[in-house]
Amino acid sequence: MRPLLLLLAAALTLPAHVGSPDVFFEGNAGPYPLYVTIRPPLVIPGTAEIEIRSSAPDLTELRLTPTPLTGDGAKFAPTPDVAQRDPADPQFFRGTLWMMASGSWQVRIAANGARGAGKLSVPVPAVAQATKQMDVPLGIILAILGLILSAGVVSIAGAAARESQLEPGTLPAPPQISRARRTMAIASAIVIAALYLGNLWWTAEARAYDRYIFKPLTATPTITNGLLRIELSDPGWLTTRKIDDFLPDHGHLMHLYVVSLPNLDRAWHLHPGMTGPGLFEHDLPAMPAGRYAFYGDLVHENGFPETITSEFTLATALPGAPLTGDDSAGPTPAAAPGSTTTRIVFDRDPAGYRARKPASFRFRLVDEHGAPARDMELYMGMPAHAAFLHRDRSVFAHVHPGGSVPMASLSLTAEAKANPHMLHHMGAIPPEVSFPYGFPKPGPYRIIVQMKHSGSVEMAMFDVEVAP
Ligand SMILES: [Cu+2]
Repeated sequence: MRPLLLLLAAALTLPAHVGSPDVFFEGNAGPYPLYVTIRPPLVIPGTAEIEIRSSAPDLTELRLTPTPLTGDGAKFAPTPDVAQRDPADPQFFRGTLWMMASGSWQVRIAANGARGAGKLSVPVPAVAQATKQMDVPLGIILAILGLILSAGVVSIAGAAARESQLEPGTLPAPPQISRARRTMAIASAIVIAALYLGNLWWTAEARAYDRYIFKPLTATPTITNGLLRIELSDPGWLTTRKIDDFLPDHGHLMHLYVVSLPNLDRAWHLHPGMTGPGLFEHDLPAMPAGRYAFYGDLVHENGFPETITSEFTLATALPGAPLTGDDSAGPTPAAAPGSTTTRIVFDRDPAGYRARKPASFRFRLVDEHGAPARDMELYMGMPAHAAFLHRDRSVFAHVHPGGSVPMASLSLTAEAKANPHMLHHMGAIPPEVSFPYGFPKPGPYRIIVQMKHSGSVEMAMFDVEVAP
């Protein structure tokens, strides 16, 4: 009977980042800068909740349309929904959209206002996230009601056999009583058979739905002579997934964050290369003995992002290969708080941070005099990179100043295809950045921030306690 108590809800496994399903994005729809939050549905089909804040007061209307990110579906958009403008806060808009199938989707936003029209598309991976046990008290109430109903069916059948043909006031005789017993036995058998078959049917349905629940690719690490090999395998999800169809994201197929356990006090940002289908390899840099967790970001050909994660242990310290290319490690001594050289400063929101509340995380690089750094460079095409990690490691999100959407997914939107420049940072690189992000749940988090100047990458770590 246990499968009868299965209901769909709650988030357990998620693509694109780990434990952080919501999409946060900052971009321009024509002349209107928007901060977009998309909360994908937990079950498919289901509705995504969309919240958009405009920093332009002259934006009057937003229309929202969901379409697949790639393929023919991307060309034929359904009729758009108009987002509701908050009467008390005219720069805040809300909408809901149906996501009818799992996969790589986008929300197309058409803006209208005093300065004309503009468009923006935000990629969003939509997957069935979990099934969950029914709430116990509700299960008990339904089980009791079910038993009363079953007993009622049997007793009605018995009463019909025993008394339905008697005159009012007459007592049933032994033949009617024994006929009633036979009828009740048959009715019980039918009720039990119906419950049994119903349970089989429900179990089969639950199992069929289970196949749609997102299961990330599994990663098996092995280390030989300092060479890290990560082998991917598909635990079985929808049939369409490949393990060798990855798109480069700021020049790399995989962005791998390695963090030391249990304190997350050292981190490495590495870029393993694909040496075979589903096989990634990288010569590890110098690392002390200990336990490590890693998170590797990948983007499939259709723009669907996912993050693989696992752990490995080094029995002895690795002499390691020197860091090359875009690889980096930290925290860099220079970026430590109180340092008298160049460092990253976190301008915390004095009001603190709350779970599920979109926020802007501001960081700046300052020189030894505390003045804004004047030698900024792009690090892998971005003014900065950040990783948000829950201390219990149930949440990992790799975010850029544009948001939590990987650039490789963004590059598939119609706007990016029409104007590839929107993917590249133009003009002077600011020593000050802001990341749009919202923590999925309360608790202690560590934020790993990286910024580059004069050829060196600074990495700093900051702790945040997130309120419910
Ligand atoms: Cu990055």
